[in-house]
Amino acid sequence: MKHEKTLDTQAIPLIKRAQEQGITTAWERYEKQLPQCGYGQLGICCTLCALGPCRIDPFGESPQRGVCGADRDTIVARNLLQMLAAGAAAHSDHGREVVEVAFKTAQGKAEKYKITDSEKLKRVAKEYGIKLEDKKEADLLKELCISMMEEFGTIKEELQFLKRAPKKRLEIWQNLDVIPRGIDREIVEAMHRVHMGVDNHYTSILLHGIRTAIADGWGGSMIATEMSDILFGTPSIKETEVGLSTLKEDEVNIVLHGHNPVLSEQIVMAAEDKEILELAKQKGANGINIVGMCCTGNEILMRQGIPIAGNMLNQELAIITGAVEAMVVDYQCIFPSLSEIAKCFHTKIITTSEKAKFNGAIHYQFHPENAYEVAKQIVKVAVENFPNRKKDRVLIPDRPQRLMAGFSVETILSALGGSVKPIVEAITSGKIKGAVGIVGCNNPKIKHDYGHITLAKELIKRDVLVVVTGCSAIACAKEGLLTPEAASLAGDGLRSVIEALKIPPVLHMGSCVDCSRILVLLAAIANEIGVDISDLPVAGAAPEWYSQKAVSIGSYFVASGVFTVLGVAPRIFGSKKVTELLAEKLEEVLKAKFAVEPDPVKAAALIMDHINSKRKSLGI
Ligand code: BF8
Repeated sequence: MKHEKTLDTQAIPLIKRAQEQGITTAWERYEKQLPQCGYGQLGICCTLCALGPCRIDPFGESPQRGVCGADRDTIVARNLLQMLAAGAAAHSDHGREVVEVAFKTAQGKAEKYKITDSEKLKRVAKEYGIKLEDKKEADLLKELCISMMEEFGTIKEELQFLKRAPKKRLEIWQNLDVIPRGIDREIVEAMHRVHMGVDNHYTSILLHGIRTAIADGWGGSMIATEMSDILFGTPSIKETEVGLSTLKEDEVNIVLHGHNPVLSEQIVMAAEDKEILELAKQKGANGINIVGMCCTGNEILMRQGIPIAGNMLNQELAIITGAVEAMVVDYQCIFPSLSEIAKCFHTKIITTSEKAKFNGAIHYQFHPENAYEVAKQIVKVAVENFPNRKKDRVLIPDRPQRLMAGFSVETILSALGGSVKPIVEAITSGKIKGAVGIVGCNNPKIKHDYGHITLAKELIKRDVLVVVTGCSAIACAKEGLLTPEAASLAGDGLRSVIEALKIPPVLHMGSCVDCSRILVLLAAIANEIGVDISDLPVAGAAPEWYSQKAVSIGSYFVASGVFTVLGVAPRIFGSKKVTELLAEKLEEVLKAKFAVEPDPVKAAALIMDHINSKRKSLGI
């Protein structure tokens, strides 16, 4: 079954249903925006202050400056920095919330939370220079939380996890003066710099973007990942199912959507509450089916093996199945359209974060202290909504796809016998040519999932190991690439390695904040060989990116020495100088740069050239 908008066969009947019933989805809204504003696409429209909106003539005619006098280079760079800062803020604020929950847990104020990975707690506390002695775990956690909270501010002026980076990388950052001094500080400074009349030099603006992105990848995101592991467990291999068909005809369906695992973990527990299960029975349901969506989905998939219904462009379609009693959201990547679409069905949209409220949704305010109570109330609302489901309007696609996930760095290392040496040997011998992280979103500008799946397939067949996070991981999962059987699509060398380990050729490393796991793995490999990350035959790609967070991720990949290919053009082409800086000159200082290639087959070729040249330089 083929479709022009998506590669996801389970999405097709629902897109058709939406069209037949006059329900507007992201694809139609995108079409209604066409042609999108040319000035905006080039990044030369400035709406930052009330002197404007100003725009620069792309063909060199008048006007060439905004009312304040800013030229195209300043405008493009400022717009990009503002976008990046929003992304870094989103990841890092998420990280802070996990630390806050951990802090309350340590203080005994959040009784339904506990320390799940004590080993990791000790390891990370030690990294932070906290003396273990014979301290109680709760005290250790408290000290660690305080140390991490200090990294958001300005007192400490350094981020501990930067020390995980190879020495050569740290030196590059020091020489370039882009070492972050505090996570919030860099984000606030980014917003300061984009104010009218502050930073007007494009290089200076973009270098601060690099600093802010490092504060995200090696700071806020890494804190989110590590503290989530301590609280909820470090992921280990899990097998489950993916796709809209994970929704069940005879059960109460609850979709958990967004990014932060702090409430969703409690909902997973609440759905096992006997009293609520009894209520579900009374309402005529055979059980309660929890499924994930987007990165909240990835979090509970990686740790609990909860099935995942889909990625970013699947969210509206899940409601259109007519089988969802409640879609519970926290924040980020949640379409404001959901409550409108939900009006056509019985689905309740439930918001839970004070900072992410939606028109037409019911709000249940989550606090760490009352998390389980709120979780129970939410599950109850969903159960009570079950009798409102109209059976004749239910359309659940068939055949969910199996998948294997849970590849944290710890899991990968233990599969390899405790060290990265076997990966290094496989790369050196040429069985594995290199490794590529495919990350990021969906975007209706690219056929849904096509960019991710095509690029992953092109790479594995050329003996490149692929790691995935975020919506990319979900796309590859739907295609069956996260199963050991997908080894048949890999080249002979890669196949021999993964078959021996009984793992898929595409490894799911988690949510988008878990791109920090990719950094940790790369650093471990580079340190093992005694080189910088930029010397490794590795690359990054975001074939269908849309979000501000993806701008930050791409930037910290490049800042960390990873050549990164974008499938959707960033809004920079209005400035030749900014474009040249990002696509060429960055290489001189960071030993890595960006490329833009919408065609994933051509992107794979670009990546292979890069991998082969790195192999040559390493003499392998
Ligand atoms: O943080 S990949 S669409 S869901 S931004 Fe959003 Fe993009 Fe999906 Fe996860 Ni990441």
